[in-house]
Amino acid sequence: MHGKSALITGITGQDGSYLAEWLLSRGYRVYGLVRRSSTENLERIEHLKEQINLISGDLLDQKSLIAAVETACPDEVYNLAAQSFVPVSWHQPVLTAELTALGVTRMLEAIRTVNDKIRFYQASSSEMFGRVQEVPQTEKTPFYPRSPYGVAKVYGHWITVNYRESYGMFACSGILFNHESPRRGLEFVTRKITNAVARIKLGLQDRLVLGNLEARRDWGYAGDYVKGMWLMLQQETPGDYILATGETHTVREFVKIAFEHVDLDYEKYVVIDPRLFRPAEVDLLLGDPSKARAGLGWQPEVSFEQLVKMMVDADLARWGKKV
Ligand code: NAP
Ligand code: G4F
Repeated sequence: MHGKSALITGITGQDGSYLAEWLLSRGYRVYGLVRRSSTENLERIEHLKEQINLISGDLLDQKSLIAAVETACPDEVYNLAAQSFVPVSWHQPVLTAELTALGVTRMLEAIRTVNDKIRFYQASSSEMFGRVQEVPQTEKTPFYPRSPYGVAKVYGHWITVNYRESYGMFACSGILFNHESPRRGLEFVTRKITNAVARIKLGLQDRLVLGNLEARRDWGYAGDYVKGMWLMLQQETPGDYILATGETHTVREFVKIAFEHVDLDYEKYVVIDPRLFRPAEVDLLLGDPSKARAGLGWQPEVSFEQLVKMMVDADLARWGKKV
């Protein structure tokens, strides 16, 4: 009896790297889809290179997805690949839709073509709630996306639900609220802050330019969230679940804690640039993770403060080694 195998799209991203670690620890054979690049982009999975199998492919290319599923013969597919940075979605709305929306259909079609018994996880997002219709947000809260990215994710969510209902596929949509880590991309606000705090503390930078400090997010730790993704695919029946902490904080609170952690006063270093405000903002996100807690036995383990400090410490260590 061999162990299970899984195919992860987006394995080079933040979540992909944590999910690969988690699945390897459960005895899975792990395959990852990587798109061609002129320079190697495997930093987050460098430490796993000997244990995982990388397959060349692209969410824009149907044939490559079918070939990837044929090669991996997975029991489970985790579709994490996307154009995931919200501001870029206003500059590249068509590419965002091709990847973040239609890419989901291409992956579902690849599964249906090769073996429709493969279980499927779709990385949906709290961005779908946008201008929130109720607080806190549950699996039943209507969507009101506020960015081309959010609109694309709504499509990805519903096509996943539709393939489950149309073809009886085991397809789940995980509606994940913001989750961060030392592996978060540097353009996202949390990592932008912790990276700058470390550099300011070490005398490498003297200010941090930010946009809207009053936006609220429900921030958790990515390492906790990938376990929830896996749990969704281990159930008897497929379904959609919110993963969130049930706490909301402003960007300003994140900034304050990050600077205080290195004994600095943020007000001396933070500069507001109106150009970083978004054409339409998601002002408040607060998720209700009750369904995941009751149905999956999932709950986050890292608190907001622990998360901020973990990220600052990791950036301090990284820059400390360089100076
Ligand atoms: P991320 O770090 O930005 O990773 C995105 C991944 O998608 C990367 O591996 C990237 O590959 C890959 N990708 C992009 N375009 C591709 C293409 N054309 N073909 C194949 N792969 C492609 O994102 P993340 O934070 O790990 O998030 C994972 C997923 O969860 C995304 O779908 C995101 O939208 C969603 N999500 C994230 C959060 C969050 O707070 N992190 C919350 C809700 C939902 P390269 O390395 O080659 O660029
Ligand atoms: O860190 P952010 O860019 O994340 P955002 O837009 O919430 O999106 C992330 O979470 C989603 C889940 O809700 C994912 F689906 C998505 O893929 C991504 O992972 O921005 C957070 C908040 C925003 O309100 C933004 O206006 O921070 C505010 N902000 C203020 N100054 C800034 C900045 N955001 C960025 N990126 N850079 C700034 O300088």
